[in-house]
Amino acid sequence: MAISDLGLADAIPPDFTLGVATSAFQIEGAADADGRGPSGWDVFARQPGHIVDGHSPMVSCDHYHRMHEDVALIKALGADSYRFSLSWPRIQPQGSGPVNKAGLDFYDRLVDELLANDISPMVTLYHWETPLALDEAGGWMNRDTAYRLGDFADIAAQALGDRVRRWVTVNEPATVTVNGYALGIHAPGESLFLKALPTVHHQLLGHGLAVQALRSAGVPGEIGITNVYSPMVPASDGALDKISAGLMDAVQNRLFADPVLLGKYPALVSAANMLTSFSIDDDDLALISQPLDFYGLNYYMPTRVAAGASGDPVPEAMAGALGDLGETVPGALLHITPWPGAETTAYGWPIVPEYLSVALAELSERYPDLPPVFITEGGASFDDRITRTGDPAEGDVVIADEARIRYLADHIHTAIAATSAGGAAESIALRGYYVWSLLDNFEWQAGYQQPFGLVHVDFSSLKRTPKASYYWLQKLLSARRGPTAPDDSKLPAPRRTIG
Ligand code: IFM
Repeated sequence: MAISDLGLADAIPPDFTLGVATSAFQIEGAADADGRGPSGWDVFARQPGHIVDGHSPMVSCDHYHRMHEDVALIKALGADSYRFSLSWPRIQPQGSGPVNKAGLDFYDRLVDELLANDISPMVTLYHWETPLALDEAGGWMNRDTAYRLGDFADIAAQALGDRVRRWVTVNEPATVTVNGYALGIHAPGESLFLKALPTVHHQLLGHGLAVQALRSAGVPGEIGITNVYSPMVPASDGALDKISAGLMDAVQNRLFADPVLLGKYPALVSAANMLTSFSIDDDDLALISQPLDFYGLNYYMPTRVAAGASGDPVPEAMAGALGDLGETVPGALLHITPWPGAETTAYGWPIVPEYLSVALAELSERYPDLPPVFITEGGASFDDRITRTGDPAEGDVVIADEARIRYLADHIHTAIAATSAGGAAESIALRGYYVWSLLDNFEWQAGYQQPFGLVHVDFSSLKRTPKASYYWLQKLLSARRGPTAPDDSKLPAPRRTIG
């Protein structure tokens, strides 16, 4: 597909950041290297039945030992920015107390290497890799974990704050709560269902404390949080389906965005008296809703919601967690249902790019004081086919991932159109889009079965092979008008001490 087919290169505004994203646990491997401590995910992934085909994250892409090669790939791509996360147990093995200098040095070198290649670093402090010691003390059910994240933010600020262009405090707290604590399909594997609600507040408090720590350290970079957002669409005009979609919207979207952007929890949640099982101190919401420099949005798909059970049995763990409620509610309250006529990714996620416009429009309506927005993740897993040409001139291996190119082109185009004059979300200052992901990687409970990368990774040899989508993005990046200035040009000259 030629870029000009979509006029996409011309549509990209100058100074719009196009980047690529990863997270530490999904790519680094080197689980025992240089004093890294264990994480809750290390333990969860080892337990039989948790990860598809028993795949292990312990080596993954081995990015820890191949960082130069991976930065070279980003450089050759021409991306403006690289979003990556810090491995908390690599830097602070126990989640509190002493810092592991060797672990911290890795990120010091990575940031320097990026800047030397004119790639601006966006650093996520917490992308789900909780040190095991903290998980053993209750993880995000324990309010103390929020304070530990605040301390960790200060460690990161002191070490890297002079050079990091943008900070994301927490990535997708909704996924941690739902998958990790309500349903038990992510670490730490708790199936608490509604009783997982304290993890919402504690993660958001951790975000607030991290913002406070970064600001007190005087970092010059911009600070934000990343929430995943999926428009919730009722499966029919029926009242029950509408109520179900509203409930999902409150629980998956508003529960995590309202406290940050409005300083309060959604009325539906408070009215249901769901938040009484833990304390919300008077100052918490003020901390959580501190002004941000940007808001991070991860967008993958809309969700179609119907009332009642899907016909599948309620998982035993969830039924148990429902407790008394389980006896009065026969089966599930609601379920997610396929999107009629939509193509799907390998994960079965519906591909409906126009709903990115809906997501942005909903955000602009709900949050009048929304700061500038970055789409901090967008992308798709496909069952990529590898073809061997036998012709080294063509590149011996060809991965023609046309579906990924279409997904990215349609979504980037939709986001820019929606936030341009006359668009459905024209009041939003959209500042960039990060493709998930640079590399095929460890996709949590799906192991290596869901490749999202622009670059294929052979997990036996660890050889990297750029896919057609990588070359497509490379052409797009060189054909666009911007950027008029390097993405990190607003950073003051590096200074090694922050105070
Ligand atoms: O791989 C994840 C990432 O860690 C968080 N956002 C969604 C991606 C795809 O599932």
